[in-house]
Amino acid sequence: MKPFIAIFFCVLGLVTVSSAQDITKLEKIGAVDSFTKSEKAVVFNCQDKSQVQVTVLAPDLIRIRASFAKPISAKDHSWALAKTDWTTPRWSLSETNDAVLIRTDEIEVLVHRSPLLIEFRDAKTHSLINADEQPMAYDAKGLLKDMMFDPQAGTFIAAAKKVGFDEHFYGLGEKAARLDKRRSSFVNWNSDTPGYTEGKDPIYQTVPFFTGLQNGSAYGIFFDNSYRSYFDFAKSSQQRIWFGAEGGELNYYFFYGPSLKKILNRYADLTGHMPLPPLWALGNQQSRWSYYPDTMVEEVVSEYRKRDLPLDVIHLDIDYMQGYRVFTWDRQRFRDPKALSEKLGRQGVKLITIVDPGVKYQPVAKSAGQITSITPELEPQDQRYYVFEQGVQQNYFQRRTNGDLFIPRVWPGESVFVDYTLPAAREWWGGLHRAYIDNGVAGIWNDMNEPSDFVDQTGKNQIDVVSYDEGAKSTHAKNRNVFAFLMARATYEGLERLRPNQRPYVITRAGYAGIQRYSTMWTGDTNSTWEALALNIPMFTTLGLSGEPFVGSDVGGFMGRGNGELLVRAYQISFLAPFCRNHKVIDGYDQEPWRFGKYYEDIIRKYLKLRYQLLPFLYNTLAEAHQTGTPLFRPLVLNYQDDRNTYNLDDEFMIGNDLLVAPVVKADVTRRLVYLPKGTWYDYWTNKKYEGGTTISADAPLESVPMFVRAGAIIPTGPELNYVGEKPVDPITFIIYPDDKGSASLTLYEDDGVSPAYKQDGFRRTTVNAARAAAGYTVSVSAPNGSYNPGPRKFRFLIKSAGPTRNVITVADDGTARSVTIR
Ligand code: MIG
Repeated sequence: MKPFIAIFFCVLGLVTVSSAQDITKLEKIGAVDSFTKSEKAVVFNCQDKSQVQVTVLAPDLIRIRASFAKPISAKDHSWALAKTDWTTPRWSLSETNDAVLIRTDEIEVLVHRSPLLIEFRDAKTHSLINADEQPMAYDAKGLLKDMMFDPQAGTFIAAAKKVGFDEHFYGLGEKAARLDKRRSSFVNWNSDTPGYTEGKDPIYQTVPFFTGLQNGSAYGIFFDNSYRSYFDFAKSSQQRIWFGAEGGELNYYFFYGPSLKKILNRYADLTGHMPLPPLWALGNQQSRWSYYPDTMVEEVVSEYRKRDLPLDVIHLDIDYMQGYRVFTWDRQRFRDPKALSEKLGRQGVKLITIVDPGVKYQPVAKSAGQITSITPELEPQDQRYYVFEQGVQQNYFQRRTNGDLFIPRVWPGESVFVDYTLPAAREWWGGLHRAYIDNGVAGIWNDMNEPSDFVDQTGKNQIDVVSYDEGAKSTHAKNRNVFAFLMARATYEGLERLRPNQRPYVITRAGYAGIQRYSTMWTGDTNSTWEALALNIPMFTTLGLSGEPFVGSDVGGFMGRGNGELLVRAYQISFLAPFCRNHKVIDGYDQEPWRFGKYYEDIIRKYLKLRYQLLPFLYNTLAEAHQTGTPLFRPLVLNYQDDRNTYNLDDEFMIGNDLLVAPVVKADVTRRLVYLPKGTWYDYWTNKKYEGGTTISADAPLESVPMFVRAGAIIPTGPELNYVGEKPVDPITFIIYPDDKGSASLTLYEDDGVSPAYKQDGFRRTTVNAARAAAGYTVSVSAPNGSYNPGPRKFRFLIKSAGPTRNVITVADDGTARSVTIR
């Protein structure tokens, strides 16, 4: 082999960990011997004493659970699940000589007896959706022990599926990869990976859920297993996809669409619908490692105001604490945190503080006096640190198998981690947030929660750390991937208790499936490079396809030195991402919107202002994500899954159903190709109409990112704002983009934006329909439903057509159904 090729394959070998496992060599589950049927499930008893349980949860949701050479355990627990009490739908069972057929109104599950192969079919057409390529398998002989994180903790298990000739794969949460996962393989093992680039795997999060799409028809598989897991989408062999894990159960949920949106809705039912964050979380955010002292924070905020740049949130990174002690304030740097938050609050800006899992290891000094303060977070902690002390007293910190405290090294130096699997420890941790809430902090940012350990980032230093785990007392191999999830849960529930009338707002770096119930996320330590910027689009859309709708990335990139052009192009993506926060590493070149001169700042201002005007539209789409599981930030395939041209399209995205954006992610480019799906599209900037189903060449000067609105849409917009709540959203302007028949429609969702009242009926839904009439257009507004009352305000209706906008009318919104004619 020529040396350069040898080097190439050597590098390839390093990144493709999973190609090491040959799952065809594993022991296959035995043939079916007998089966028993209960009200919800069928249990198959195999010749090798294995069992397979097929449970009917919903007409489009089936659970498969297998045990190898032993009965299925009576214990059945998962952190990820939000719903376990499914009402069993109608289903039936029938038998043939070689198979057992379980049938709901939507899916047929065919369990072939020998060999035991499971097949899913469409109940109406009987066409194949997905089929086992080999029987479920386990590593009976220990062939794969060498590559396992902890061979003591479990046995490798795997399932293999046939792969379609033109099948495409989406999901797996946070991956530094392109949208379509076909011909790629991945590992899930939450890892602190600063400066990651495309192909780096694993990174921070684990979401073992994917969808397969072929010929417009989709299914989903959620492999609910927190051990280090593997997904191979026809990479090591073109014959199969497979997934497996280094322990735990072969336990997966099978979803049938055929629509992706339907699968995402079911996945949200199963693992949790994202609750609505406060509306201000959609505001612009600014961060830096780290802004201190307090006067520096004030300076940044006043710079924002002076420069007429909107801002809702400023973040305090790790230097606000006393020697990185969580739940404390450095009083030299932040003399009076409450006064600071109040002062910022008067300018419409909220504070978010970072909270890491590492609690400084600090036994009480001999000379220490008693703690008497009821606000210990403001007192010096050098003699005794209240958080460490309380945690030790109550035995909430993780220990090794031998009983020693586990002492990793993180920012405070020697530290300890909480065992968040303990309900009491979670409650304690949640309550500690009083140290922030009482000082006016509005949201919490969880970092380093993979959990990162400077001693070793592979987890080896933590291998024998025991977690309570519902009495199972399991070790790191099982618990690493759910650590951040449980920390976020503790945080979210703590905030709920501390401020019951306000929606919690938590941001996390790591997570596990279901994390959307407790936290929003950002994509960690990216680079300030064009390559990293290009990854924003497939990463945001992939997270959306994995049940995590509230996503974003450090705008401008975290590591390294950016420039004005890169920063502008970054804002042209993130001004529509749910989480829009500029953030920079400690030694990085400054990156606030004004740092590269007026030319760039002016363009950034334009997009930030546009974001605030679009808030009614963004919030509407976010509410849809909460209700239906369909994310705000979408790949085109989610809206056009019958269109093969969208299957691997990941340099464009859509916000909701109506806005298509084709950003520029390369230097010095002012024109690009844009694929427009079938239908009519309006250029957002010029109103020029395009017939879709084709690729166009669009003008993309630095000032304007190509954006297109779907004909038939109505985009609700509000006034320009410096921050959310600065003034009433009045008037609401409905920008109407008639389709070829002259119609357009929208249902607008609104609520108070802060309280949990929306979970009852504290919302308002108003439907607006526009239709071409003899002279002009008729716009009808429904009587709203829901009990939220936004107060008096005006509606403006504005009809877009090619050329300049004419046809505007303003009416008072009096909460009744009405119809107006626009000439
Ligand atoms: O070891 O808190 O991803 O956003 O600024 C680095 C300091 C720790 C990593 C986070 C980054 C944050 C930084 N943190």
